[in-house]
Amino acid sequence: MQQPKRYLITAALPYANGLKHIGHLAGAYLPADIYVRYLKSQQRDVVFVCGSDEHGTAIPIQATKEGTTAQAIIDKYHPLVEQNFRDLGIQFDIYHRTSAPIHHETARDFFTQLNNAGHLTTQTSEQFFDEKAQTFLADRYIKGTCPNCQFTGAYGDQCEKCGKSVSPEELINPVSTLSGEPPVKKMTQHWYLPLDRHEDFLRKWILEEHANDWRASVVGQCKSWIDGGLQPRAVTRDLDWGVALPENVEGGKGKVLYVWFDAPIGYISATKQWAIDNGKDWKPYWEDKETRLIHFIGKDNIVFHCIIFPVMLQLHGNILPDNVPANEFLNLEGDKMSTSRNWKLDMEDYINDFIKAPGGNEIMADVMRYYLTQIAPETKDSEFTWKGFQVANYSELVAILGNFVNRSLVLMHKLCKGKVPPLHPDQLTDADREMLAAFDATRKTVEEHLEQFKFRDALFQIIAFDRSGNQLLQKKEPWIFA
Ligand code: B3M
Ligand code: ZN
Repeated sequence: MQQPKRYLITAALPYANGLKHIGHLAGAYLPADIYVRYLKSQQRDVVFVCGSDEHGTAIPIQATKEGTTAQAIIDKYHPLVEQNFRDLGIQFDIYHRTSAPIHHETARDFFTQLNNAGHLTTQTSEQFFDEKAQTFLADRYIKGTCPNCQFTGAYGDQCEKCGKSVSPEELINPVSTLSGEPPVKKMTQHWYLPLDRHEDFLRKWILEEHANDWRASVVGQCKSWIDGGLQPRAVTRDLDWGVALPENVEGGKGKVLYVWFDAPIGYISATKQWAIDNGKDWKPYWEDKETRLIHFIGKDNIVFHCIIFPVMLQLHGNILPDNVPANEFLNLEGDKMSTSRNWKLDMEDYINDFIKAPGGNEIMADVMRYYLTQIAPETKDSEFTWKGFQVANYSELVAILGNFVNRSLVLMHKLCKGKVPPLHPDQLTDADREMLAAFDATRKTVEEHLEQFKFRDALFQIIAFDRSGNQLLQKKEPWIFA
C-alpha cells in the first residue's frame, strides 16, 4: 500500500457526564492507541487527538441528577476521564475539550461557512415547549408512560425499562421534567443539513470506493441508512447549553449547534490546539489529500462519522476519513454493559483496585489491554468475563509471552553477557533457521494485520510466535550451559 505522508487519528470524544467503562476502552481508545503506537514505532508522522464532548443534553441532565451546574459536571469529569486513560496507557497527543473557546470559534466558523455557501436549509416546525419554564424541551426532558410496556417513567427518546426507542408524541400523559406540567407545542425555526442532496456522493464514496477496505458491518450500516432514504438533519437546537449560533444569523438567538454537529468539529479544534502547543501547522492534517484520517469509534456512532460528518467535511473543503474501523459492543459476564442499569466495569474502578491499591501494579494496565485486545469486538459483540481475564493473564501473557521473553533475557545475560552474539550460519540447526524465518514472517503478518485494524489477529500471531520460541528453548535446553 502507498504510504501516506501523515496520519491523523481520532478516538470518539467521550461525553464528560460520567466515568467511562472498559466497553468504551475496548471499543475505541485501546485499538486507536495500539494503531498509533505502531505508526510511531515506524517513525511515521502521526497526531492522535481526543477530548471531552461537553455539550448536548447529557451534560445538563447529569447536572440535575447531581444537583449542580453543567459547568461543574464537565469540570469534574473531564480531568477524571483524562487521568483514567493515562493510567491505562492511552497516549493521546492532546486530550482537548469542546468547551474551549477555540472550539466554539471553530464550530461557529464551520457553521457560518456552510450557511453562507447555501449548504444549509431552514425549516419551521412544532416542538414541545414548557410554558412555565419558558423553554423548548429536548426529548430527554419529557417523561410519560411507555406505549410499549406501560412503565410510567419513560423518557421522550427511550424507555429505560423495555429499551424501546420512543418519540415524545408516543408517550402517554407526557410531562416536562422541568416543571412537571404537560408540554405544549410551539413553532420554532431550525437549520438543517440536507443529507438527501448528497446521496450520490455517499453511495459512490462508501458503497463503491470503500466497499472492500472498510469493515463489512460499517458498510452494511451505511447502506441501510442510505437505502432507507436520507433526510435533512437538524443541526441546531433550542437549548441554553452548547455552542451558540453566530450573532449575525437571523433568528438564531437562543439557539445552539446540535451536539453532533459541533462534537466531530472537536477533532479539528483539538488538532488546532495541538499545533499551537507544538509549533506546528494544523492545516495539512485536515486539508492535504496525503493525510490519512482514521476515526476509531463504537458502532453506535457510525452514522455520524460515516455519513453526517463526511458530508460536512466535504462541503467545507476538508479531507474525508480513509477508514472508520468501528467496533461492536463488549458485554460483561453475559449481559450488555449499561450505565443506566449500572452493569459495567468503570476504568476508574479497575485502576483503583488493580493498579493503585496496595499490592497493585502498573503492569496491570497491560494485562487489561492484553485481554481486551484478545477479545476485541472487531466483528461481533464479545464478552468480558473475570475468568477469561484470569486465564488470559496466567495461561498466555505469563506462561507464553512472559515466559519466552523472560527466559530469553535471563539466558542472554547468563550465557552471552547480555549481548546478542553474532550469528554463525554454519552453526545454525534447522530448527534455528525455521525460527529465524518465522520471526520475519511473523513481523510481516503482524504489520499487515495492524495496517488493516485486525488487532486480535496481530496479537494471536505474536502469541503463536512466542509459543514456538518456548518450544525451541525447550528443545535446545540452553540452560544446561548456564
Ligand atoms: N460523545 C457519543 C459517545 O460518547 C459522543 C461521541 C462524539 S465523537 C465526535 O458515544
Ligand atoms: Zn417501555
